[in-house]
Amino acid sequence: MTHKAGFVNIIGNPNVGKSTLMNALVGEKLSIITSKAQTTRHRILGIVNGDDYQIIFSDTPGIIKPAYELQESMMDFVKSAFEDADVLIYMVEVGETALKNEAFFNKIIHSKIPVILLLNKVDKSTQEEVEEKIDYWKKKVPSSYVYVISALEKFNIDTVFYKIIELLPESPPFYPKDQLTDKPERFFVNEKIREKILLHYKKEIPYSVEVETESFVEEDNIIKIRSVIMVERETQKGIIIGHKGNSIKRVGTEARKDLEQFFEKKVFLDLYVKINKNWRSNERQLKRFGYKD
Ligand code: GDP
Ligand code: K
Ligand code: MG
Repeated sequence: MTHKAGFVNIIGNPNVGKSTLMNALVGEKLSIITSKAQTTRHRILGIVNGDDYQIIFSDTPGIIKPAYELQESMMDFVKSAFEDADVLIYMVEVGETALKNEAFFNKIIHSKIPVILLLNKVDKSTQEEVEEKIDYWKKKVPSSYVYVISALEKFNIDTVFYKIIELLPESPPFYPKDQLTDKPERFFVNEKIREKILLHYKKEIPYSVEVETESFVEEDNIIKIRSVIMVERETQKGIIIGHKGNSIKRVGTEARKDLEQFFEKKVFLDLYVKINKNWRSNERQLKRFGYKD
């Protein structure tokens, strides 16, 4: 029996549904999803194993023009995802017309890597629009495989999955066959907390926050977790905590519930807030949080 394995990297503009697609393909909620751009900051691997294949998906931050150092690191993740791919998934929304980064797009379509071009959010589009857009993309990128999907409603995901397997090179597996991701458990705790912050706070607050899990202790019946929410300024600390601590309590309760589902175990989650001045522009801090090698 021949074995296939390879890296499948999902790229595209912010908010087109990359993380939703990866979770649908992997069947686990590995990537956090919100309606805000820059929800995904890291490159996150999701591994799917079959008897004769291993697909290593990577979800990436959306393509943007970097304005500060954290965003530059985020774009390095996107570029690295492009360089080591066996198959590229380029995702757009059906309704999207202009590309935010034409040069980057041209680099992709002129590379030798097979490209699957996905038109997502078909559930929000009319039949007419869909047909018109399929035509448009097939003409623009004749060498690509174009599919219309809904990552949210899991429409056409199977078709894409089988196409990926077809395009994978013959290779032994790269990771142990029971491994689901390359990230440690603490990473998913940090991300889940950050997701709740993205959902419940406005303006610049989510973007100035980083979460670090200081301890993760798994006992027989419970996982005891202590995490710190880092902000850049004193005023932001007050906003995160909220009146009588109500805001941070809500974050803690919602994150804990999701984590209990994710780990399939009871979770005790202890949250506190700390000021870490200008961490987003600080090389050492960015390394510490895993944004730089
Ligand atoms: P990313 O920034 O590209 O990773 O996009 P996300 O996966 O975080 O999704 C951004 C927003 O689009 C979220 O609110 C998703 O629920 C929504 N979304 C993703 N896929 C679909 C889809 O197929 N249909 C609809 N209607 N919304 C979607
Ligand atoms: K998003
Ligand atoms: Mg994302």
